[in-house]
Amino acid sequence: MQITVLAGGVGGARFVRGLLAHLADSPDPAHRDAEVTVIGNTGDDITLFGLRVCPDLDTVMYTLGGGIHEEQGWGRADESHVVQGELAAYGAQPQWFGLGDRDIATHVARSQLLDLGMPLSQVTAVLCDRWGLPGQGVRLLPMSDDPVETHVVVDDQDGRRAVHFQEWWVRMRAAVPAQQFVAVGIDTATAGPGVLESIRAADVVLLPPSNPVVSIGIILGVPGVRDALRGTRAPVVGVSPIVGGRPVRGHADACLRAIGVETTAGAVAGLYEDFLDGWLVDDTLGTDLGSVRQRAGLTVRSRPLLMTDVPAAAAIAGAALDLAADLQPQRASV
Ligand code: FO1
Repeated sequence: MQITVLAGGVGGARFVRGLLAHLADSPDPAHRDAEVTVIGNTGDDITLFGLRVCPDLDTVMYTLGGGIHEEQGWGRADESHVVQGELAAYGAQPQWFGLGDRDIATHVARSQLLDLGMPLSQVTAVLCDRWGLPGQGVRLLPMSDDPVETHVVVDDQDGRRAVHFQEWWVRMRAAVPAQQFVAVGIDTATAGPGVLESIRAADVVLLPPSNPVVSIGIILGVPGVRDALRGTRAPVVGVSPIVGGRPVRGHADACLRAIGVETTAGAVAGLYEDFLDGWLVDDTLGTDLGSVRQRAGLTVRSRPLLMTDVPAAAAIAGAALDLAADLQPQRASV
């Protein structure tokens, strides 16, 4: 069974971890032997101190590999910041992006291979080998081997200017309203090796509760991805990142506001409506089913969506797969 997941950072990584747990426990051998392809967002990527940092790829890799800093959802567990302190002593900038010593080793190893001319997809495979992802039946594919960087247009005391997504997200804590998101390089980016094929050949495509604008939305902007999602025979099932009018985590509301989309489960489903078949919402607060009513061609189910731990994430992933299975006959007949 081929399962393809479009993933951003923390939410995507935790969802995939739950998916793998659900598959491993399944009585169905097709699930136990499933191959999972994660298409990772690279719009968050940034070059710092001469090193290429790929936050969303690293969050998936560390989370599935068991090295993630669980409370943060990014960076390494058991971290130290000696190098960062030394850089600060030299006045090296920026200091607002927390780089731990163990995490820096990832960026050094990645940058060394990239500088040798190795494409990001191959570099990512090398790094993921160390974390045992192939042994879990998981491939992590960058959405593109070409550089794409999300920049954010803001109006602040320095006037209207574009800052790197990470500066907006980390230094500004997304508190300065984003006027526009610009995925620099995306129009000329080529979908990474295996990306379009993994969507076309999938038995199921899943959209975890990642940020619909700056994570999933960026992946959807890679030429060919949206067409592949529209054309795949696989049912496409997503999990709402918005519950009761608020993002489950992160700043998805600030991102949705910036593109003029209301912060509801239904409005986010509308961003995917040209390819989405199924949508999981959490109607605990009684507001989410209403926000998604009358979306033609969309099958909606409600269940708790807080990924408080691996079993909770596994149950959500299982519900998404169940919904996909119930949709399969319809989709196959299309
Ligand atoms: N997020 C923060 O809020 N503060 C940080 O200092 C920070 C450092 C950091 C370092 C490496 C890395 O892979 C991720 C890091 N993140 C940090 C998360 C990063 O901003 C992600 O892009 C977002 O979490 C969105 O996925």
